[in-house]
Amino acid sequence: MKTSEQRIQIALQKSGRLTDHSLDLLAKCGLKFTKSKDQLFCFGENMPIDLLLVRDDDIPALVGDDVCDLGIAGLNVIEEKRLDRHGNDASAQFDQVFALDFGHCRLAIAAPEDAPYDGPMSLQGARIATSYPATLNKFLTQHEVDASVVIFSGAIEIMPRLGKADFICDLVSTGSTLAANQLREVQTVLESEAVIIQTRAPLPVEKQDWINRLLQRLDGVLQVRESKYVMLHAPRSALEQIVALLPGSESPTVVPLEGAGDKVAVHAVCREYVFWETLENLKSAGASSLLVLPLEKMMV
Ligand code: PRT
Ligand code: ZN
Repeated sequence: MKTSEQRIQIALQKSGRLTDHSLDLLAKCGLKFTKSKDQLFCFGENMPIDLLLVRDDDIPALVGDDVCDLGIAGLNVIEEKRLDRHGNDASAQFDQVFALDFGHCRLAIAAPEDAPYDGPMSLQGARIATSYPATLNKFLTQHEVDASVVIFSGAIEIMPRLGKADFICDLVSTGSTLAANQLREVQTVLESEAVIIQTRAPLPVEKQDWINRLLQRLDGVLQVRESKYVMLHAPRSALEQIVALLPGSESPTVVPLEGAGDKVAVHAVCREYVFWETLENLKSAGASSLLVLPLEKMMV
């Protein structure tokens, strides 16, 4: 086997909304890269993992055709390429490994502000402009709606004003683009976020081991993102109430405090965001010396 075949190739968006988040996530997994002069390739300095920087639309095929072992792209792009043009499930050559909690948006149907909408049947016989025909067709079939899908890849939001479509089906995040074009969101077709996919092609054991290691680190990075380490003192009598108030924590560590009567120290990893209100409630329940610390790495 050639050395290059032993290295893991990950396809990432070259320049766009997902690029910085994807690179940041991999950096948090401990990967260091050197970019090639043409900016299309990043060589992994400290692990056998390289990056191929491409348009996000090319990522599913690169992983599906086994050119890259892994890829990071929006679920919207992955779904669109996985389905055939009629919206039927095609046998994709990749597995979706897990969602990465960034790039959140939704593929949604929008209507002119004054147009009535009363569920998917309102789309019957309508013209819907989209650059996601497969995903839209799947939705229409599921809801037994017969509509005409107008494929368009430019600024779709202008299509109703030009009289070319009755509805549009496009990505929405804040909704400000729709509002600026006198459109209102009426129907979610797909909730999306960035996901990591892996080729289905069997890989040499050593390579798969490195992939598993990387995926475990990614999982660790995602787990600690909102997690905090909470330390506090509490009277033993209030322990049950205090532990119940700690958000998303499992079996906290309880340590007796030297020379402090029935007081104990409680240490816990909270897997959910710790709000000021939570601290106030803990204090009211008898907790003192409250500390909330960020977590950097976690492996379970
Ligand atoms: O060049 P390349 O093909 O790689 O990039 P691209 O232009 O196709 O994609 P890019 O960088 O715009 O988006 C990459 C991915 O980010 C998408 O596939 C989604 O998974 C995700 N994402 C998250 C979004 C948005 N939010 C988003 N708001 N992608 C696009 N938009 C656009 C949307 O198309 C619409 O034009 O933003 C506009 C709406 O935004 P709001 O905030 O006004 O609602
Ligand atoms: Zn694209």
